[in-house]
Amino acid sequence: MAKLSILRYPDPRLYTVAKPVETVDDRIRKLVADMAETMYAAPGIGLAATQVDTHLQVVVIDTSEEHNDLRVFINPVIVSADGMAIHEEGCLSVPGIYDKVTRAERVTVQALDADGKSFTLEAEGLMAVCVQHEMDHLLGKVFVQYLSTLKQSRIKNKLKKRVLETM
Ligand code: GNR
Ligand code: NI
Repeated sequence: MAKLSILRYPDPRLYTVAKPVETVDDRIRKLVADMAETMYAAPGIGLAATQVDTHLQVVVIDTSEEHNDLRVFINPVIVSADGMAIHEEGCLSVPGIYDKVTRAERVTVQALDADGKSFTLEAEGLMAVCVQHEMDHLLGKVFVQYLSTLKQSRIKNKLKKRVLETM
Protein backbone atom coordinates (compact mmCIF):
# COMPACT_ATOMS: atom_id res chain seq x y z
CA MET A 1 0.00 0.00 0.00
CA ALA A 2 1.04 3.59 -0.48
CA LYS A 3 -0.14 6.84 0.97
CA LEU A 4 -1.14 9.24 -1.80
CA SER A 5 -0.99 13.04 -1.74
CA ILE A 6 -4.29 14.92 -1.60
CA LEU A 7 -4.99 17.85 -3.95
CA ARG A 8 -5.79 21.14 -2.22
CA TYR A 9 -8.59 23.49 -3.21
CA PRO A 10 -8.56 25.52 -5.47
CA ASP A 11 -6.31 23.17 -7.48
CA PRO A 12 -7.99 23.06 -10.93
CA ARG A 13 -7.53 19.27 -11.11
CA LEU A 14 -10.29 19.02 -8.45
CA TYR A 15 -12.72 20.25 -11.15
CA THR A 16 -12.08 17.22 -13.39
CA VAL A 17 -15.08 14.97 -14.09
CA ALA A 18 -14.19 11.33 -13.31
CA LYS A 19 -14.71 8.56 -15.87
CA PRO A 20 -16.47 5.28 -15.07
CA VAL A 21 -14.29 2.27 -14.27
CA GLU A 22 -14.51 -0.23 -17.14
CA THR A 23 -13.22 -3.30 -15.30
CA VAL A 24 -12.70 -3.78 -11.58
CA ASP A 25 -9.25 -5.35 -11.78
CA ASP A 26 -6.12 -5.46 -9.60
CA ARG A 27 -5.15 -1.95 -10.71
CA ILE A 28 -8.45 -0.64 -9.31
CA ARG A 29 -8.07 -2.75 -6.14
CA LYS A 30 -4.57 -1.25 -5.65
CA LEU A 31 -6.07 2.24 -6.04
CA VAL A 32 -8.78 1.37 -3.49
CA ALA A 33 -6.17 0.08 -0.99
CA ASP A 34 -4.00 3.19 -1.44
CA MET A 35 -7.04 5.47 -1.10
CA ALA A 36 -8.13 3.68 2.10
CA GLU A 37 -4.63 4.06 3.57
CA THR A 38 -4.62 7.76 2.61
CA MET A 39 -8.11 8.34 4.10
CA TYR A 40 -7.28 6.59 7.42
CA ALA A 41 -3.95 8.41 7.71
CA ALA A 42 -5.46 11.86 7.07
CA PRO A 43 -7.72 11.03 9.04
CA GLY A 44 -10.98 11.35 7.13
CA ILE A 45 -14.29 9.52 6.75
CA GLY A 46 -14.25 9.47 2.95
CA LEU A 47 -12.07 10.01 -0.08
CA ALA A 48 -12.80 10.30 -3.79
CA ALA A 49 -10.22 9.29 -6.43
CA THR A 50 -10.42 12.85 -7.81
CA GLN A 51 -8.73 14.09 -4.61
CA VAL A 52 -5.68 11.93 -5.33
CA ASP A 53 -5.59 13.10 -8.97
CA THR A 54 -7.02 9.88 -10.42
CA HIS A 55 -10.07 10.71 -12.49
CA LEU A 56 -12.00 7.46 -12.19
CA GLN A 57 -15.32 6.91 -10.38
CA VAL A 58 -13.92 5.37 -7.18
CA VAL A 59 -14.87 6.35 -3.62
CA VAL A 60 -13.95 4.94 -0.21
CA ILE A 61 -15.93 5.72 2.96
CA ASP A 62 -15.63 4.63 6.59
CA THR A 63 -17.88 6.51 8.99
CA SER A 64 -17.38 4.03 11.87
CA GLU A 65 -15.73 5.17 15.10
CA GLU A 66 -13.49 2.08 15.13
CA HIS A 67 -12.30 2.61 11.50
CA ASN A 68 -13.22 -0.98 10.69
CA ASP A 69 -16.10 -0.57 8.22
CA LEU A 70 -14.56 0.32 4.87
CA ARG A 71 -17.10 0.78 2.06
CA VAL A 72 -15.98 0.92 -1.56
CA PHE A 73 -18.13 2.54 -4.24
CA ILE A 74 -17.14 2.10 -7.87
CA ASN A 75 -19.27 3.84 -10.54
CA PRO A 76 -21.80 4.98 -7.88
CA VAL A 77 -25.25 6.20 -8.95
CA ILE A 78 -27.88 7.76 -6.69
CA VAL A 79 -31.07 5.94 -7.61
CA SER A 80 -33.33 7.80 -5.18
CA ALA A 81 -33.10 10.68 -2.76
CA ASP A 82 -35.52 12.32 -0.38
CA GLY A 83 -35.76 14.87 2.40
CA MET A 84 -33.41 17.75 3.11
CA ALA A 85 -30.84 18.05 5.86
CA ILE A 86 -28.19 20.59 6.81
CA HIS A 87 -24.83 19.34 8.05
CA GLU A 88 -21.52 20.98 8.88
CA GLU A 89 -19.04 19.65 6.32
CA GLY A 90 -15.30 19.59 5.99
CA CYS A 91 -13.02 18.29 3.25
CA LEU A 92 -9.49 16.91 3.19
CA SER A 93 -8.92 19.08 0.09
CA VAL A 94 -9.99 22.21 2.04
CA PRO A 95 -8.20 21.67 5.36
CA GLY A 96 -9.45 23.54 8.42
CA ILE A 97 -12.58 24.93 6.73
CA TYR A 98 -16.04 23.82 7.91
CA ASP A 99 -19.44 25.11 6.86
CA LYS A 100 -23.08 24.08 6.56
CA VAL A 101 -24.34 22.42 3.39
CA THR A 102 -27.91 21.40 2.54
CA ARG A 103 -28.29 17.99 0.91
CA ALA A 104 -30.80 15.15 0.59
CA GLU A 105 -31.50 13.53 3.95
CA ARG A 106 -31.59 9.98 2.59
CA VAL A 107 -30.11 8.52 -0.58
CA THR A 108 -30.16 5.09 -2.14
CA VAL A 109 -26.89 4.47 -3.95
CA GLN A 110 -26.08 1.68 -6.35
CA ALA A 111 -22.43 0.88 -7.05
CA LEU A 112 -19.88 -1.89 -7.59
CA ASP A 113 -17.73 -3.16 -4.73
CA ALA A 114 -14.01 -4.03 -4.92
CA ASP A 115 -14.95 -7.43 -6.41
CA GLY A 116 -16.93 -5.75 -9.18
CA LYS A 117 -20.19 -6.95 -7.63
CA SER A 118 -23.21 -4.62 -7.76
CA PHE A 119 -24.80 -3.58 -4.45
CA THR A 120 -27.42 -1.10 -3.26
CA LEU A 121 -27.10 0.89 -0.04
CA GLU A 122 -29.75 2.99 1.67
CA ALA A 123 -27.90 5.74 3.49
CA GLU A 124 -28.97 8.36 6.01
CA GLY A 125 -27.22 10.60 8.51
CA LEU A 126 -23.45 10.99 8.13
CA MET A 127 -23.24 8.19 5.53
CA ALA A 128 -25.77 10.00 3.31
CA VAL A 129 -23.83 13.27 3.65
CA CYS A 130 -20.55 11.55 2.87
CA VAL A 131 -21.88 9.65 -0.17
CA GLN A 132 -23.17 12.90 -1.68
CA HIS A 133 -19.97 14.81 -0.79
CA GLU A 134 -17.78 12.14 -2.44
CA MET A 135 -19.99 11.81 -5.51
CA ASP A 136 -19.71 15.59 -5.95
CA HIS A 137 -15.90 15.20 -6.05
CA LEU A 138 -16.32 12.71 -8.91
CA LEU A 139 -18.31 15.39 -10.76
CA GLY A 140 -15.52 17.92 -10.15
CA LYS A 141 -17.34 19.71 -7.36
CA VAL A 142 -15.97 20.74 -3.94
CA PHE A 143 -18.39 21.51 -1.05
CA VAL A 144 -17.25 25.15 -0.82
CA GLN A 145 -18.90 25.71 -4.23
CA TYR A 146 -22.25 25.56 -2.40
CA LEU A 147 -21.20 28.58 -0.31
CA SER A 148 -21.48 32.26 -1.34
CA THR A 149 -18.81 33.61 -3.70
CA LEU A 150 -17.72 35.92 -0.86
CA LYS A 151 -17.10 32.91 1.41
CA GLN A 152 -15.33 31.09 -1.44
CA SER A 153 -12.90 33.96 -1.99
CA ARG A 154 -12.25 34.26 1.76
CA ILE A 155 -11.51 30.54 1.91
CA LYS A 156 -9.12 30.81 -1.07
CA ASN A 157 -7.28 33.70 0.63
CA LYS A 158 -7.06 31.84 3.92
CA LEU A 159 -5.60 28.73 2.26
CA LYS A 160 -3.16 30.88 0.21
CA LYS A 161 -1.94 32.66 3.35
CA ARG A 162 -1.47 29.34 5.10
CA VAL A 163 0.65 28.01 2.23
CA LEU A 164 2.81 31.18 2.33
CA GLU A 165 3.25 30.86 6.11
CA THR A 166 4.76 27.41 5.68
CA MET A 167 7.36 28.60 3.10
O1 GNR B 1 -13.32 13.55 6.46
C1 GNR B 1 -14.31 14.13 6.01
N1 GNR B 1 -15.29 14.52 6.87
C2 GNR B 1 -16.52 15.02 6.44
C3 GNR B 1 -17.31 15.63 7.40
C4 GNR B 1 -18.55 16.13 7.04
C5 GNR B 1 -18.99 16.00 5.75
C6 GNR B 1 -18.19 15.41 4.79
C7 GNR B 1 -16.96 14.91 5.13
S1 GNR B 1 -15.98 14.14 3.94
C8 GNR B 1 -14.39 14.44 4.57
C9 GNR B 1 -13.35 13.71 3.75
C10 GNR B 1 -13.34 14.27 2.35
O2 GNR B 1 -12.92 15.36 2.07
N2 GNR B 1 -13.89 13.54 1.42
O3 GNR B 1 -13.97 14.00 0.17
NI1 NI C 1 -13.98 16.11 0.31
